[in-house]
Amino acid sequence: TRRLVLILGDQLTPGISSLLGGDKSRDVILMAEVAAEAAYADHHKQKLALVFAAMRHFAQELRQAGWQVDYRKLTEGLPDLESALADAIAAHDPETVVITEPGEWRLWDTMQGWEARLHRPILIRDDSRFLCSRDAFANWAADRKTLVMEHFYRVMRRQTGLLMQEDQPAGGVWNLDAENRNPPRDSLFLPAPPTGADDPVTAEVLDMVEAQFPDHFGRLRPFHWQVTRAGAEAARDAFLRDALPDFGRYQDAMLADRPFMYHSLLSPYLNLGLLDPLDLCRRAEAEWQAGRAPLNAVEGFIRQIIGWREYVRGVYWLKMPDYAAMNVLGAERPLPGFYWTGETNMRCLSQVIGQTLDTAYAHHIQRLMITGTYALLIGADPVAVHRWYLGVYADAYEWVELPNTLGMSQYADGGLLGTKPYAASANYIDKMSDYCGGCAFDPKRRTGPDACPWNALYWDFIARHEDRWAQNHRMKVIVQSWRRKPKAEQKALREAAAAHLAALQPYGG
Ligand code: FAD
Ligand code: DLZ
Repeated sequence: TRRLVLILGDQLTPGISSLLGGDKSRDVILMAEVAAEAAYADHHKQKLALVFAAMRHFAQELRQAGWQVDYRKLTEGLPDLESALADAIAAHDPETVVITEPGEWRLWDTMQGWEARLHRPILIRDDSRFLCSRDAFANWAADRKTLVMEHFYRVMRRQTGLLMQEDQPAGGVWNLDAENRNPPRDSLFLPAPPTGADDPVTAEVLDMVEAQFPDHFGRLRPFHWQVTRAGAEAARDAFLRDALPDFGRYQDAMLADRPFMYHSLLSPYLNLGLLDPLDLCRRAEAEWQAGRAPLNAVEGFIRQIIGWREYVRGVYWLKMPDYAAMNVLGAERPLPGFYWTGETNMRCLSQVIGQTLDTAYAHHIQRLMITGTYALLIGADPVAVHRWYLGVYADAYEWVELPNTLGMSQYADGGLLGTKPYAASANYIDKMSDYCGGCAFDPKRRTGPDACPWNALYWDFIARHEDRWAQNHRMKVIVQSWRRKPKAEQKALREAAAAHLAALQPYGG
């Protein structure tokens, strides 16, 4: 029987489950660049270029391996994946269609109607690139009152054997995060920034993106990303050699004009399928075993991948589709226009948004504690925040972005992912970055013309939801210190916040 195998743009893995048991002499692989996938978010231009260039290179890789690939370019004008499939069914007359489950609920939901509409049996297989299947996560979650990441992570450590000595964690503790919160120093010697792919396929894609998506978010050039498996592997090896040893202690640190610090920048490649998560973790573990990287760095790195990455995917599939509509804080404000331009005199935000426009990248603490916390404090609509994050980062897919944004960062799920909101005043930013030096505002002042707006916004956020935080054992103390403030100070803080909020302009406003 002839099969048609649909491979999606983020399924660029030779061992993808949809290809298993396939017959190269008979089966046809369909890959399609389609308008709907390019348009469902305001994808950063570099993200579009990365996905299309990586898809085209992967099609070449498959052809070299002997597969017959029907590749549809965007310029053919196919509106969506369903019409691409209908076209390919007409062209190849397969008896069945095989697909690996998509990462996003949106597509999975659409696919449920394909069998009836396309008149072919559609076989949807599990995505074996994850360590924890959707069913396995649901089983883990089934009899628990709370879904604590740390508990899930230990199950994954035991399952993979990573950093395990017999039944015990290497070094005697599971989590070395306490060693991973060093503030930065200006004198840090940072690894060289990454270089982007430069080959004829990528050049053609960059021109196409420039021509077709001029109004999408971000700057296309210089292009920062690798688009082949070999390129991603070279980026991986450079990270393991140059950055991993310092990854841990400076994981939360931020420096102006140093967008990458000691982070790996490997999430786009993991999410596209160019790198395998378990293989990457084993290589990181080997660096520790060889004495080239300390345990706190390697444990921290592995935890992000086998812990957080798998955990947020599990939560996403467990809770969708209702999860996307959660908004327990009733936040409704539009996101300010400077999220699209970087033009604000708050230096932390202009730095992080500016590098996002330039590179389609920001590291975790920048996403969580700068753009994320500010949106939380001003009471931005979580759907607007989610749509922004889904577009602007090269690694953004809803299965990983939504729980991080709506849950971890915006607390819109009421604390399912994190027990307390990631709210912070200017003090945190001043401690963990050098952004406040050279900023128009003073992080130490709470009110007055040169006071950093984060301080009044922080207290206003606490006050707006005072009753809720008073019930939260990790927030109680903060509510008490708000309540102890003299009435005049409370009033001044709330007025300063109100003035700041009133001056915010939405995009295009
Ligand atoms: P490193 O710091 O080098 O970490 C190593 C790897 O760990 C990453 O490549 C990533 O695969 C994984 N990882 C780390 N933290 C997380 C996390 N919280 N959740 C899942 N995986 C994690 N990550 C995405 O891949 N796509 C997204 O769309 C995305 N959106 C986010 C939105 C918000 C508001 C926040 C707070 C975080 C988001 N993250 C997202 C998680 C994290 O910020 C990125 O994975 C990380 O910054 C990617 O850069 P890196 O590869 O240099 O990571
Ligand atoms: C992100 C993306 C983009 C921009 N374009 C395409 C495309 O044209 N064709 C395709 O198959 N996949 C694309 N993707 C990736 C999909 O959006 C991704 O597979 C789903 O969001 C599921 O994770």
